[in-house]
Amino acid sequence: MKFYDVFNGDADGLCAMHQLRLIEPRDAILVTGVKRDIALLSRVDARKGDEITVFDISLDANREALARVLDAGARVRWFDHHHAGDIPRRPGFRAHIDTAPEICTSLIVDRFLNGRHRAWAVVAAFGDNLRESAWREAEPLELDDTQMHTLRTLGECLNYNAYGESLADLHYDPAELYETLRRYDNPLDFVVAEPVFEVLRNALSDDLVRAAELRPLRASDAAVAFRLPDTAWARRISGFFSNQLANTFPMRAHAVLTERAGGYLVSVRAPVSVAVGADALCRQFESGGGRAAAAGIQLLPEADLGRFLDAFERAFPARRGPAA
Ligand SMILES: [Mn+2]
Repeated sequence: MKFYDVFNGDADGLCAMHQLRLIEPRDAILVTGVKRDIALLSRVDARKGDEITVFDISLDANREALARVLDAGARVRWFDHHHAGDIPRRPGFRAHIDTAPEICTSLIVDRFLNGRHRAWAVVAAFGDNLRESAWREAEPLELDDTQMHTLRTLGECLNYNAYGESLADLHYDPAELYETLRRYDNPLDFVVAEPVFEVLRNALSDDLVRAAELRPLRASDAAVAFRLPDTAWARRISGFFSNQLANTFPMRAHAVLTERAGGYLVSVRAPVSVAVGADALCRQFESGGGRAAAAGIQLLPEADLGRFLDAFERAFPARRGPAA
């Protein structure tokens, strides 16, 4: 019998698994990858009696693999907040899924554990850019502003580390990162004792300096689009850059288009103030999908760039007309 822990390589996936494993330690085979690598369960070759725990990846995106491992006789527990579709009712399968917009997987695990390792859930909520949830959940911990700032920065750094086309783009393989942080009950001890935090914080700030030099591809008072080059630094910073734009300009929608072979990887954020419309826009394109507040297109062909920018501006129209 084997144990598998299957987790999204971002802050939320890492912290969700870490919270559970602090309470239920087990030496499991780790299955993870870059943040956008979500078809993770297909990598598990399960046998009868195996136990698989999944954190922070969509059930719907792994539906066939789930059926296959259950057919093989494995038992599966699933913690997640992404779109799930129909949740199967089968022996050996337990789902802890909540797709409410203010919830992340680490908060689901936190509820499951009655808040036993809340500080890690707060880190993850900041990582998933759920600032209000992070502050609310942190209340009983009575942390001071400096400690809260550290948890927030750690969440942002762990989340930043997961962005890339492949593991080669990342500073740390998420599985290695977990081996380091699993020794710490408290994230505030982790940041002091391990160089990881400083390394990631410096790398994030270097990448951000480069992104700050970019000029928008298209801009109105309601919608701004940026193009990022096909380089490792751009792939790493795209998520943090998008979150930063969204937080700084809550009335605007943002699109970040990262060049890749054949076209662009597109990430769209609806305005934080009215967080709807991103999914409807992206679904107009073949490989598009996501949530109302945040959606994306896996590959926007170069030839569709103009069509996308026009659709983006129509989806989030300018409040005042062009200057006369
Ligand atoms: Mn998440």
